[in-house]
Amino acid sequence: MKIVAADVIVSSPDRNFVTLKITTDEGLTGLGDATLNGRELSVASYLRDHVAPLLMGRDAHRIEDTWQFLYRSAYWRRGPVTMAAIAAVDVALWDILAKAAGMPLYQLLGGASRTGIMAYGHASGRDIPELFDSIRRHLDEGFRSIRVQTSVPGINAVYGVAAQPSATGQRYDYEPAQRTPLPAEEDWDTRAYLRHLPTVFEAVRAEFGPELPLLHDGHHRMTPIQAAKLGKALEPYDLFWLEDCTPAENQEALRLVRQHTTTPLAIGEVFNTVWDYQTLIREQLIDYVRSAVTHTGGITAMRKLLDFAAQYQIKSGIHGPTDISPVGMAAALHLDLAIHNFGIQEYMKHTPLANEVFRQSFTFTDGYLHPGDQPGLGVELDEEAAARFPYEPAYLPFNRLKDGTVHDW
Ligand code: EZ4
Ligand code: CO
Repeated sequence: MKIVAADVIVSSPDRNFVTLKITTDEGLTGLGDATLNGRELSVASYLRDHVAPLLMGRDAHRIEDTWQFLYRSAYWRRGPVTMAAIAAVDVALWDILAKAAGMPLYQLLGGASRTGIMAYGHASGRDIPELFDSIRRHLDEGFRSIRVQTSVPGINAVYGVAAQPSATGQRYDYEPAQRTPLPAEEDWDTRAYLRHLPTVFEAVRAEFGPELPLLHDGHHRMTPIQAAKLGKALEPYDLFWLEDCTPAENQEALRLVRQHTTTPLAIGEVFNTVWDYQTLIREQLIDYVRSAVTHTGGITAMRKLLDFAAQYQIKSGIHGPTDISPVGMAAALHLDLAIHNFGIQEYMKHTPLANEVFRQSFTFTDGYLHPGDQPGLGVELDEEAAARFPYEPAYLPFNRLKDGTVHDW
């Protein structure tokens, strides 16, 4: 079965998505998600200009060989653009292989290791009453695990707070990339955040009781000692995880955090290879791997990364915000269902417009996701609908401290 076409579809139904469609001489097609939030066109070009011509005539069955060929023949290794492009090819080939076999992809990955995939939703509020309403809404929707993000007194705009007005004046609504010609500027004050956040978790625990799994995302904004202090302060509230507490390009920083706190740590949504985790996993400095299937070389590479993590009782927490398209989400769900060391899956619902472009068959019932039993990934792309929503420039915001210094966002 030979590859005869590889088309890149850029579409913006409420937000930008880059999708790769591979077609074989037997008429089978497979989809891969190549979306890199705020840098979409670079991956589209990498695929269109440098990868698609190399795929013509290749045997669609040879997924591992194609992965190694794209990784090693590029010579320049790793990086978000390269690894997102390789991921898109990898996932599209798995989609084709599973369709050829007439099976849902998870069956080819070893079959289901569980009946459903525990998902967490994103609750947020500018103050405690708004946060409580948001948590209740998520519980009503079926979520059984909740990420908690709030505004901080003295800071104008904080990552992850849906109701705060965005740079374009609309609600932020869980989509931090904004359709502005320049990245929006937000502000940050770590000391104010460290003072405020434990009071929020104290209130949430008092209201919702001890059982509900609660998560929080620090979004790379702390130094190691600040992260250690926060982890320690949050221990009484029994978090499921504290995510991205430091910018973990410096893996050794996590040693310091780990020495001071038993709050479980999750890291890695901005990483793209197993090499970014070597120290973190081998020294057991984290508890959950946050990579996206779509940014980390696809199913093939994520499987190897998670198998490595499994030797150290480290579990998956696959990235699943709205900038992962329904194609990328489906890839995550098939892997989640098959692996043994599944932890939790992030899940943010896509907008109705995005669901018009991507027809999905995965389900969400009583807090659990399931990829469904369609052959392949179970997602179809409506190309006519996609063509109605051309690319629109959109950027993630960035932070400045009170004195004007650029800070991690
Ligand atoms: O900010 O995917 O845990 N989830 C996150 C996300 C990221 C976005 C960036 O594109 O941190 O909301
Ligand atoms: Co995150």
